[in-house]
Amino acid sequence: MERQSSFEFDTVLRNARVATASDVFLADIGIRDGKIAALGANLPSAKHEIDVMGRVVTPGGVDAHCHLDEPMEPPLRMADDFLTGSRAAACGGTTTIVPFAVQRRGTSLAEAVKAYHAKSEGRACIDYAFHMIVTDPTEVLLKTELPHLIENGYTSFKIYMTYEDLKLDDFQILDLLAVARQSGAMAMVHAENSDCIEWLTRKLEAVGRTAPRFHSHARPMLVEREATHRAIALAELIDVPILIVHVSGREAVEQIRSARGKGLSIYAETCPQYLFLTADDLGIDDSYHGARCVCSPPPRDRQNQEVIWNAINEGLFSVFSSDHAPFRMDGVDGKRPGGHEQPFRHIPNGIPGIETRMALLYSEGVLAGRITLPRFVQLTATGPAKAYGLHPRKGAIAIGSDADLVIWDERAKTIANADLHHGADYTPYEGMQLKAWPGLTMSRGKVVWDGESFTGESGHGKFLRCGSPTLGPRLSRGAGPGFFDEV
Ligand code: DUC
Ligand code: ZN
Ligand code: ZN
Repeated sequence: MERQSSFEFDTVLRNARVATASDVFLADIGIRDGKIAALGANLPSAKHEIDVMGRVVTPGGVDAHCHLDEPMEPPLRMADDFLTGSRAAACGGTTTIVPFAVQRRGTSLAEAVKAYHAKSEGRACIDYAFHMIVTDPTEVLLKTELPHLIENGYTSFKIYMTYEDLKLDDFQILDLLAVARQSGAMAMVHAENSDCIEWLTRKLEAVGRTAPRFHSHARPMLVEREATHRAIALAELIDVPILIVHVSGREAVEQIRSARGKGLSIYAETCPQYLFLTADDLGIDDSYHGARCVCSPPPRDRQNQEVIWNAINEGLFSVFSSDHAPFRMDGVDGKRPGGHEQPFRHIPNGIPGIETRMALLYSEGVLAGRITLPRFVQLTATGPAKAYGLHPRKGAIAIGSDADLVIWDERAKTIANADLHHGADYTPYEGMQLKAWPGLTMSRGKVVWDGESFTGESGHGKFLRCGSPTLGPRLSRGAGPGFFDEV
């Protein structure tokens, strides 16, 4: 197509301190038609010039684990749909989101995907892809439906080992992992032992221990450790990589580290709640205030936060996601279902975090000297883009990549829910003092956050078909034969 403009670029960011997952270097970034067209010194002038004067520029964030507008049993309702969720993401420096199309038992997965398209079409402010959640792996789903969806750009699905309406047994998980192996998809695993949780919950209920804080007593690290170990064993049996999501502390970390030590391709994700919250945030007494931090797995303690920081530094994690699952504290549709305080069993699980994810890690990770800038980029953008087949279009500052960028403002910022753009009525991080916040977010060359206001629009976001994961080898061991080949 012939260009009308006499300028070579639509926008040039001058004098950027460009951070990628491997390097930090000074360059101008030339943007044309929504893509990065040049990186270099003294690029020719553009229609729009932004002198960033040595400020850090990173790839826009890829939040590869967030829940938006999922079907809920009334009166429950998630506080964010595609518009409010993606708007909040953009204002927090995220330019790609990957939420979940959830299969309801007794219905097809393709129907779930179609329904989710209807919810997102024309509403998202930034680009988005879908993971799927498989809850009913019938013969038809395994043989036809799932492979067909994977071929068509839905290349990842989540497997739950807990939650009554979502969980799968080991036989079903093996079936799904075999499909993942055959079609090169990425299976994400929510690893908690369901029966242990149910048993502990009943014991706690029997003695009246139903306040929010007992949620964490019903889900100790042991239940996560056991399920993580089992998920790894199932993946080893099939010889397929898996990604363990929302790893919360030492016991799961040890399982993953040991599996990787054996050469298995076990990937892992962690989330801000395991670095910045503890079980005390669910309450130190029986007050209902702690309901705001009820999520699963629950946050642990300070020692386990350190374990997660160390595991981040050792490269154990490929992905840092928000696991944004927003519910309101007030009203009838959120953390007080029906308008009443509930025993912890009935408190909807999840916390809002789509807008705070990037700044929390930049401030408390990079600027506090705990992690390097390339590690930050790897965790928040490049790793997730590779894990779910979106790289190098997303998660990279490279020629030909989408011009999804964040210019960082290194200045004091106190987190206040009043300043956030999500639909929830609280943030678990209220009052936390940060040292940075995104000063500008660009999605395909368009400014969607200018440091003060949301400047994007609903409908700008495009659906992305995912390719195969490119984090590592397609087989877990890399060299066969595994058990799978012997049967
Ligand atoms: N845990 C999940 O597994 N999903 C959503 C929210 C949560 O807390
Ligand atoms: Zn989960
Ligand atoms: Zn989740």
